[in-house]
Amino acid sequence: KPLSSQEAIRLNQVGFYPNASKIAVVVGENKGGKFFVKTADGSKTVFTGQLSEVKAAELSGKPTRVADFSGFSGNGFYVLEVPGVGKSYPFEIKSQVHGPVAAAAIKGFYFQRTAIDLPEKYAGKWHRPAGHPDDKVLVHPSAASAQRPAGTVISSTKGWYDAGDYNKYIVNSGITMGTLLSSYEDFPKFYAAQKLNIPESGNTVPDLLDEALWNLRWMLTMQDPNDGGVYHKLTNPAFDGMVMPHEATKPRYVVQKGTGAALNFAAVMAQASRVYKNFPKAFPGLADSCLTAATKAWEWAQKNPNVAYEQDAMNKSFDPDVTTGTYGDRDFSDERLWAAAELYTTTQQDSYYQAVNMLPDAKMPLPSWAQVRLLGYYTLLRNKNQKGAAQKDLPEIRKRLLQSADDMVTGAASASYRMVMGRAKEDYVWGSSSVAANQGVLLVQAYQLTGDKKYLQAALSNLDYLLGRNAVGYSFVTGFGEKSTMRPHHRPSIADNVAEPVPGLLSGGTNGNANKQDKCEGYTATSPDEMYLDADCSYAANEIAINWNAPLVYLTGAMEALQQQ
Ligand code: 9MR
Repeated sequence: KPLSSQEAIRLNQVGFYPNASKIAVVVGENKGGKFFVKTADGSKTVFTGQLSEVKAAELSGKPTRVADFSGFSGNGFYVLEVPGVGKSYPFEIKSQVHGPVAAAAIKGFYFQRTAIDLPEKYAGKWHRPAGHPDDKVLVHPSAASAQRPAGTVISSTKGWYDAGDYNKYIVNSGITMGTLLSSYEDFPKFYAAQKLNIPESGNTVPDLLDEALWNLRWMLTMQDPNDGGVYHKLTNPAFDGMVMPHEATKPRYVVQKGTGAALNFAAVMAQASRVYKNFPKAFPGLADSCLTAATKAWEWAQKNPNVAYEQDAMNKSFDPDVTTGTYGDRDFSDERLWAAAELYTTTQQDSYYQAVNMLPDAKMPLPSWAQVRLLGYYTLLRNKNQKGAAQKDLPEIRKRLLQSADDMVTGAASASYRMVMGRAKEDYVWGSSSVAANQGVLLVQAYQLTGDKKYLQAALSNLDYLLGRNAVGYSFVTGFGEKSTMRPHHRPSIADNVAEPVPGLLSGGTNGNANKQDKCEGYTATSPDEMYLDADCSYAANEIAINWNAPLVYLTGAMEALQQQ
């Protein structure tokens, strides 16, 4: 089926900052050198430009041309017109153009809350009854201890649903909370002013931190007070059907403790202690409780340095079998590094820093749920004035981070889509949208260190990617853009009888192996950057998840906070 002109002209469907770069990519073989920016009603041409030469897209080989209208900065609603192709979706140029998507990305976490009604007042047409109170959760035999034998009932309430499923996983809460708390630590003024219309919006605390607290409170309950160990996850034995949360009432378990859970927990609690310490009146005692919890989990992990969560092995020994998400990392060196960096920064004790090798090799692996080294580096660089053991390594960490950022910038300038995302086909993995967002976060860190705007511009190119300038022409953020994800693998969005999906959620997006992984019918792509299907069965390309929304929060918030600079 031939593409409509709107589908053929790929651009950020939300819009552009007046003084930022503005790029559209036109796919197809059409010739013709000029393009026009017109007022949205088509009546007036406000800018005329020249399309670039045709270039084959790196992965698909499809012909692309670039329309660069960065030279135009007038506020308003516009369309791009390409002779021989037609008109684009309408878009807006104004300052704070990403303010609504930045807010919605955090509000997306509110919609993931367990154990509380979402009334219409806050949730609009997506209001729903509370699901999963989790006040009576069973200790799974894999997690049994002398003090808490199998079948012990504990309360482990609150928290967010991880994704399109209804379980709560400590490992994935780690990177999610770390990224959200870092958003606040990097841009406190921006978040102090932001209003999200959540139940706590009236209090004295930034809404972002109120929202994050919902999950922090749950995480605290996942620590066994008897030994400091942390359960890997709170889960049903098997995934629920596509039903509303309150209709999913099967028994829930906490399963085996593990090193990954303990270290993710320690890192988050140490960082949270630092952040919530600024709000002693609102949350008396919270910062101290977090730090105590962090040190206990750290100590457990020191005594148990290599306890992986091996679900298959667990199922051979214990009943009931558990078949939900594994988050089965086996290498804890990066988690240990991150936890040490957070504990060192919060306590100012060199012993934490010295407990790990902070520079195990020269790699700067992009953050993901299984790889959190850079979260530690970001924290060390953010607190670069702290006197202590880190001082000797900071120049090297800074150099490596800037080297990564420079590689990204260089690649973006020559890419057919003029973006950082997709320089290698490996970027298109399960949850690739978070790859784009996390590249953006790294670039913002580089900007914070140097003040060099080329990093901001490169970060923005990846936000443009997420909002429509990509090889499938979708905005991957629900509720934003004329052609955005409509049928995410997200149980409430599918079961609620509301046509529009819950807004502000980031689809995992294009995934080169999605067709083989979820075997959903309808994939037509032949190249990895095009492997996307907006269907609820496509859980490998169209699920949503908290660890993907978090870097979207960071990137959109950073762009809003920094756009005037
Ligand atoms: O994000 C995870 C991705 O990196 C893995 O490849 C995938 C398969 O193991 O699992 C993803 O995580 C899912 C988790 O296991 C359960 N909740 C939904 C998550 C997003 O799909």
